[in-house]
Amino acid sequence: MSETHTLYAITHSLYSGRARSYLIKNQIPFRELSTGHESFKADVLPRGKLPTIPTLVTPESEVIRDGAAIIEHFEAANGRPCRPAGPRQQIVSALFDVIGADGLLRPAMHYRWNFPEDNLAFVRYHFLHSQRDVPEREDKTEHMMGRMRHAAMIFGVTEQTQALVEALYLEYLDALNAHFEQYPYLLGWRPCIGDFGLLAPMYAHLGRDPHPARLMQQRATRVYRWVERMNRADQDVPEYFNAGTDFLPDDEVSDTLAAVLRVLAEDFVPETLASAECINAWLADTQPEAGAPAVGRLAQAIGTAEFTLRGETIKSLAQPYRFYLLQRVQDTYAALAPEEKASVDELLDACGMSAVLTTTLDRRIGRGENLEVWEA
Ligand SMILES: N[C@@H](CCC(=O)N[C@@H](CS)C(=O)NCC(=O)O)C(=O)O
Repeated sequence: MSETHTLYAITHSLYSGRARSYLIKNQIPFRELSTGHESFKADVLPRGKLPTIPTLVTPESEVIRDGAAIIEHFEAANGRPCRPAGPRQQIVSALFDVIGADGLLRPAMHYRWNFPEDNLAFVRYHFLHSQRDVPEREDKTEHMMGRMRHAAMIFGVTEQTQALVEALYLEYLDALNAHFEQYPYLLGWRPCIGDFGLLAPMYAHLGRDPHPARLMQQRATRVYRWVERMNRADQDVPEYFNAGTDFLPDDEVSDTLAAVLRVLAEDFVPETLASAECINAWLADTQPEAGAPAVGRLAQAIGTAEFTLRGETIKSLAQPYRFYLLQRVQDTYAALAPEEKASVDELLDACGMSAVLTTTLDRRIGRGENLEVWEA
């Protein structure tokens, strides 16, 4: 039997970048296929349940849909190589995973879709070539791109909020660049789960589409290098002298990384609070059965979270997935000893992130047959 995994993914897809990087960094052999291959519809989709990428097929023909589930599959099997041992580092790693998977969609969509002169031909190439060369391919490409073109608006970018979205992104980019002056990865000398999550928006959209990639290269070279580094199997740290090999000792979270979290908290926290309120109202209203899918795709929106930031009102799609991942942060915290909790509290307080430990949905989200589902 072949030991090679098949990753259904595509270069310009946000969530694909997270799983791909994990496979590369952990030296797991794989080949990548687009969903345009016959095998996807015929063999994979019935078991993956939703046509989303990334979806993995293992050498044993197991189908795993969802980037977090793909990573969890290998983490569980291999002694959790990407989870640090200390409580502060574990919480920060899991938190960056949420922020990357759901907290930076606004800048990611803005910098992809609102600069068509720079980006459109490049992006169209990828949508077109994810499909076979059949006559209806051009029309389908227009349809897919038409659907995504509204994505920036759906996540809250309007004429009114655009300057704010850009200001927040640049402050974050500068803080992250300053962090990578000290270390090549978030928690030191090797990547943690949070690095992979954060890479999702930072690779396909913000680090690769022409307009934001140039911005990143010119303004935040260290961040650009991290994006490259995350797509290489080796440690890739020639510019760091006296590099170590592990996470930082003594459960340290560097001041430079805390500074990044402080910037990110400014919209991540109010958006999380507003999204929880919105989804909880929907839960009370809808009372989904236990086991019902909790996957809010763009087509099946639950509702809009509304919050105010620096005097602007932002309206953004509320997604259960944020809370599915946030449960991991909260479950990790719940299992800590009192003195460990105190140490995490101190860190998150200082970053303005305390609310991530207490903001919950009224129903938990579990997983069954490749879908996130509402628990009882
Ligand atoms: N929670 C999933 C989300 C995957 C996802 O939404 N992927 C996008 C591409 S980046 C997709 O396949 N969209 C197609 C669709 O929703 O029909 C994950 O993290 O893997």
